Amino acid sequence: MAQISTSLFHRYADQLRLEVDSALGRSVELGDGCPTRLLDAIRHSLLAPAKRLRPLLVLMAAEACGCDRERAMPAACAVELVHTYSLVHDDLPAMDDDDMRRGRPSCHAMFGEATAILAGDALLALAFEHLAAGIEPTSLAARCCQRLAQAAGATALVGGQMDDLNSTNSSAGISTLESIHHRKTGALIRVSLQLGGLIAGADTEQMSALDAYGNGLGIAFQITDDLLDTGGDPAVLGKPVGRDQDRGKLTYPGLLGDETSRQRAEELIDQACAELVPLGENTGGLEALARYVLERNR
Ligand code: GRG
Repeated sequence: MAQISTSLFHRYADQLRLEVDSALGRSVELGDGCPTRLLDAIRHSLLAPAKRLRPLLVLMAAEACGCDRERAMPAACAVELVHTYSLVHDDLPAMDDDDMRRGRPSCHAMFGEATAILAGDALLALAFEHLAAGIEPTSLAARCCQRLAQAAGATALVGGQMDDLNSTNSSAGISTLESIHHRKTGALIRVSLQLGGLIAGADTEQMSALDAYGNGLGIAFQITDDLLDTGGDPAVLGKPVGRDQDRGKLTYPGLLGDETSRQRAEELIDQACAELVPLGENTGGLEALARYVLERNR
């Protein structure tokens, strides 16, 4: 596998983020019929500064499997639209009740609860419109829509969120925690890689490699998210820290301690990178992205 240096990775990732941000901007040039306040709420949440991890995974997976990344851009936008909807709804008073997100007031704090619910609904619908219209041929678009719907649905993102809400102050252990995050955080990460692979025409072995990489990456990403909530800088994160503990949430540091959690994340990332071997030479971006997940401060 060809490795790339940290500085080359950051230049590559910054370039992809620029392309994604500009495509996302175009995706919300909505026509007549969208009330100004709703459009403002959608743009406020979607176009706020963010890591764009999931779109980067779509584009890097597509490139690793030999496809021009432009072809995968509608899928990159679709996963970010779904992710942003989930953040908007997660921040609502009925869920985590957070007032800050991506360094800005959260959608409901800025526009009110009803508008935030509707902005989330619109983002979710737009994701599927964008994917169905942007991927060719239509049979491939349908497969992509089906995979994304499954990842966003009751047995994955929504189901994981439900179990997470119900796990507050529970005495559940590591297997419950992993099951929650496999769905709540991992499903969107895995489907991002799958969409990139599908659009590139990846074979079964390549798809399995992407899935195995995504499994480890998803859990490691969640562990670092939990660690940032105990030791991160709110100014860099763009949201307050210590909220998991305040709410009695089930977390990795809470169950395993900080040191063991960090070791577990490192092991998962080593394993995830080893899974990339069947993809061949062009996996430097995915490997560096996995290492970045361990070192990230936001
Ligand atoms: C409301 C159906 C529904 C699901 C919500 C997204 C989510 C599920 C909960 C958010 C809570 C949380 C901290 C989850 C951990 C992982 C995660 C999704 C972090 C936020 O994603 P980042 O770090 O954020 O990629 P940016 O802003 O960079 O996109």
